[in-house]
Amino acid sequence: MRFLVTTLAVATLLGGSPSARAGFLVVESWETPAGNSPIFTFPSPWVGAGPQNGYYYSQIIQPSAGEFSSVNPLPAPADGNQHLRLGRNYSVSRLTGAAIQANTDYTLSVAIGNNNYQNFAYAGGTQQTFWSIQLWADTSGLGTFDGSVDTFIGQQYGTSGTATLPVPGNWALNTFTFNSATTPSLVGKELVILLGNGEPFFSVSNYDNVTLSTPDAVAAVPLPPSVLLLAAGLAGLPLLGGVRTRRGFRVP
Ligand SMILES: [Ca+2]
Ligand SMILES: [Ca+2]
Repeated sequence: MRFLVTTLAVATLLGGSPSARAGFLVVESWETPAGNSPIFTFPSPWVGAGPQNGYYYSQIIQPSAGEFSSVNPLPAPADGNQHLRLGRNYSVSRLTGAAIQANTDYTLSVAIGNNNYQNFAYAGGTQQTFWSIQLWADTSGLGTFDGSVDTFIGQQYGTSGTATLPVPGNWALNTFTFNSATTPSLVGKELVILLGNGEPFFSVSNYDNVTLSTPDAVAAVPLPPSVLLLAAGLAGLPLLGGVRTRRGFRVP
């Protein structure tokens, strides 16, 4: 507890906003807007891109009974009763509002689903192995995601040997972590999340429980101003030194 209060107090003294820079930066379970009919308009600031002309439309959907081992709620690591389904050659992306900080880990975590009715063998994998979860940086200076004009950071994807593929009817968590110390030139740029189905012909992919987080989650719990003032008064300079030491541990 002392460590938590200390971290918050120092962040406040330095003018930072703990909730804006730490913990969960993005959380999306696709539960709103809610509806029994497929939803083709993604919640702001998510933006869809690609053709909506395939057999599988890209949409927010409440799957029917039998599509997964349970559908209301969906089995963990999915949650709720809605998820994102992407058809061939379609992606959704969003800016995160998070400027990349120096020497910081950012972890994109997404539950990937394997629909019971759509998992047959196809194109060297199964129909549902063409998903990709990606981080980009908005380096174009336009304040929007502009594809190749911006900077691709990295991804995890279904045909990678390191992916965790769910068995039919279930979901599996997949992650991609970016350590900004590897690319100092991106410090200050805004992170972008992209979820995509890169297969051009006949596939579908399922996403839920999207989070972008930093390891500073301990500082995301707000405390009353009176507690912060008390902590600041008790803390003093030795605690500032403690924060420097803690940050030092994160530098590879
Ligand atoms: Ca959900
Ligand atoms: Ca951009």
